[in-house]
Amino acid sequence: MSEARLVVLSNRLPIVLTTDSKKKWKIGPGSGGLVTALGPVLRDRGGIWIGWLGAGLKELPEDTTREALLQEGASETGYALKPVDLTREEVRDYYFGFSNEILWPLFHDLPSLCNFDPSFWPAYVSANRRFAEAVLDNTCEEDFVWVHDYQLILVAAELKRLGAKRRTGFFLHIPFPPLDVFIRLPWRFQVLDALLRYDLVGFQTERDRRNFIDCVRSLTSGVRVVGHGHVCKLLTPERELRVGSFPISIDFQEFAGLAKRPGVIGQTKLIRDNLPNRKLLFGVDRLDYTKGIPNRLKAFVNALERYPELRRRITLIQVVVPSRESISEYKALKQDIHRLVGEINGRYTQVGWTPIIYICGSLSRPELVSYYQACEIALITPLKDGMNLVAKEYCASRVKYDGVLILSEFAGAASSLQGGALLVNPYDVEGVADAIHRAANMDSDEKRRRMKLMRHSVRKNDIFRWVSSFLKAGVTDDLAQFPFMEFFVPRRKQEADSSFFHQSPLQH
Ligand code: GDG
Repeated sequence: MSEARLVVLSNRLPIVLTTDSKKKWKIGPGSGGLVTALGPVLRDRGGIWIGWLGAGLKELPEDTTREALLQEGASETGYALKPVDLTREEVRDYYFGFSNEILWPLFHDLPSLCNFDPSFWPAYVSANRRFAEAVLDNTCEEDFVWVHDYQLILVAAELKRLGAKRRTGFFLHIPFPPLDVFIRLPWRFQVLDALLRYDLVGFQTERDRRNFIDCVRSLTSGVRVVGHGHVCKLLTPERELRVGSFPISIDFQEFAGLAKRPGVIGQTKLIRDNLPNRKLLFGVDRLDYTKGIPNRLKAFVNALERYPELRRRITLIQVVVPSRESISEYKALKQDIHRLVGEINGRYTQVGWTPIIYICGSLSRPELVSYYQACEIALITPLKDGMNLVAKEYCASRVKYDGVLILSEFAGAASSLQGGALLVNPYDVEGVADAIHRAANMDSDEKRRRMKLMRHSVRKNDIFRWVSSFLKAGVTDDLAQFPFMEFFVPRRKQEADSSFFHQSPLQH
């Protein structure tokens, strides 16, 4: 019998493709918190990451083979990378179609933006089958397969259809909608049934988990919920699974460390020196209608109108990173934002003061942290968000315990940051404007007290703790059967030390 490994599945492989100084193509690891946290666990025991390569690798020069690049990438990351091939049509209908024109808007409570095109469903099924086949080809029965996000809900069901037995966990990075929204999905029974095929299903918040259990209770029969706490059991007539809430987080030390680097401090000073004598507000979002950018701009204008003393005293720096531009809603949103920024700046700009500095493009991670540090107010107002990592990154980067976080109550992050953040309803333009005014006038003692609470919470509940708590719930009591769990605790300590999951593995 071979040793059980950790196998991670996500829509895309966590890699970036670059060229070096000699124009040679190279694959390197991606930079997200998930990659940082899972990398060491995967490396430790020969783990595997399975995902789609994206469109980029299609344009490789002839002398570079994909296999050679992946091999190189694997030696760079320290774990195996297994690609899933998708046809152009599958990408269009499974990824842009079913995933991003149905599940994404529906799960963010925006059913009016859904395009329930029936041709998307078969593509979603067939793409999920491709991923399941890749699992079958690259893993064995002992492995633990951790599936990520809404693009891959059907993988466990497809594995069963293929006759494969695997221990599986699923984590949903986006919210799970309430029953009256979920019920509009034409494939509601298939999607719910597919989720019930995993051994563990994880959500970002208690609210998401409650919504899911409500849907299961209403749309299936004979289900019992057993247990309390953040992980409970669901007993259906056919099977038993665990359902939990696991709020995702960030690598706190990475952001706190970057904030203290001389280069980042220098860049922070440059931003401040160029925008003197004013409070800086900061927003950074993927271009997405869920992020509430137009509402935020309207709230900013409302603050300038109702509190004229803020004019010349505050500037909003808004970064928007383009995404999913082939979908019409995203194109329209981009135009809407450009128009609003133009109108606001056209109306209020005076010599020496531009109300909004708008950056359409992405920043490097150190640049991002410079902006987090330079801006004393973060304005994060999604209409709905699974978690929102920007809110946590902002807190981790405020190493001087100053700075005010204005946060939407509809972001998953609100539940853990509510003691310190100014919570707002993003649809309430005047309420957000009042929060901007309050933040601009907050005294340093209150800022410090609030930031201390938030930094404490993010430091304690970092991405490493998130990985360990999900995996612990996934492997249940069989720690000894999963040697990769030794990454979190040496085997000899497993029985004696019941508190090890409350520590970051970095401490070991
Ligand atoms: C999904 C869920 C959930 C953004 N701009 C730049 C940049 N970023 C980085 C941020 C942050 C990440 O992108 C965005 O994460 P969010 O959590 O805010 O949002 P989604 O992309 O929608 O992620 C979300 C998340 O999954 C995790 O479960 O929280 O709710 O929707 O890390 O720093 N990074 C750099 N330059 C940029 O310009 N370097």
